[in-house]
Amino acid sequence: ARRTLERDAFERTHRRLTTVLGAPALAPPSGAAADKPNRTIYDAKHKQDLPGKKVRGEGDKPGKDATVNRAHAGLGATFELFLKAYERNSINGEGLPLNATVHFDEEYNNAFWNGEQMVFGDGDGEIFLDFTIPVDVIGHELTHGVTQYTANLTYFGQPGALNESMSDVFGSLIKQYTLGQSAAEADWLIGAGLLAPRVTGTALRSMKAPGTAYDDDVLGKDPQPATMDDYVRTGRDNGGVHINSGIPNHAFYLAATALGGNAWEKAGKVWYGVLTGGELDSQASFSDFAKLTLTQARTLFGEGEELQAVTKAWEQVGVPT
Ligand code: ASN
Ligand code: ZN
Repeated sequence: ARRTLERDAFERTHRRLTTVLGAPALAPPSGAAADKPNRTIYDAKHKQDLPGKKVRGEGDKPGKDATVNRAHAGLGATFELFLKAYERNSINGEGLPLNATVHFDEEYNNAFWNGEQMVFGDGDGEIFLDFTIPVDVIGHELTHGVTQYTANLTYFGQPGALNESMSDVFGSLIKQYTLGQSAAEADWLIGAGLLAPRVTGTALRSMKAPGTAYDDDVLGKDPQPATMDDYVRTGRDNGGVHINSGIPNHAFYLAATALGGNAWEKAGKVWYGVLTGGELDSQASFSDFAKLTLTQARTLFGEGEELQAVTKAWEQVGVPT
């Protein structure tokens, strides 16, 4: 509450001085620093009302609930990658406070970004475990926020699958950055550790080998294609947004592993530049996106191995550039 009062006072003063002097006059009070996240975790206590009861603020020490602590850490890991690798200050680039609700509903088998905050279910323990377990899933959901504030890719068909793919790409990069893994060391899985023991599978999706993440009677077989030859035409899942995302996911994997080193430094910079650069249309097709990655690779790195790796990756998955 003290921070809110301080902030309000700061903003009033700042506005006044800005009006008078025509320029920013003061730095924000401590706690509102541009290089630190401002996280709040809420507990829905198995109900559906959002945000629920506040259980951890930014400066608070870890409590007893491991789910709360994982959500706090995952929000921090996401903030860290976007700041350190891409100089982005939070989801909106302007220090947006990061709010998350855990223990949403009963046996809730999903996690989502609702346009304003993160929401995590505990899973039913039969198919899925707690959705705060994989840091890449936390990163995936928050990246939906980044996409919302930037290219705002329409959540249907190819732009929808690109929207999903952006979340998988940066979700995976958040995990790789957090663990200090190179492209060669990474597992390129999304949601490892999330499947309940009775499900036969490793994760929700594989960027390295789309279509191989699981195969069993509970979940069926992972439906993701790796190339345009296997593109799925369907009306379900918003036109297959979680299905055909396998194709741009695999292209990123191919480009990043061909380049070696840390995936967030080269391939990640190219993809981030396209997502946030202002040229990507909200209705973009895979091919529109792919062409922009070539332009971006050239702009960032010139006519070298980066451009070559990105070009070859799209060729391998059958997306025209
Ligand atoms: N976990 C899902 C996702 O982020 C929920 C959704 O928004 N469809 O894609
Ligand atoms: Zn998603």
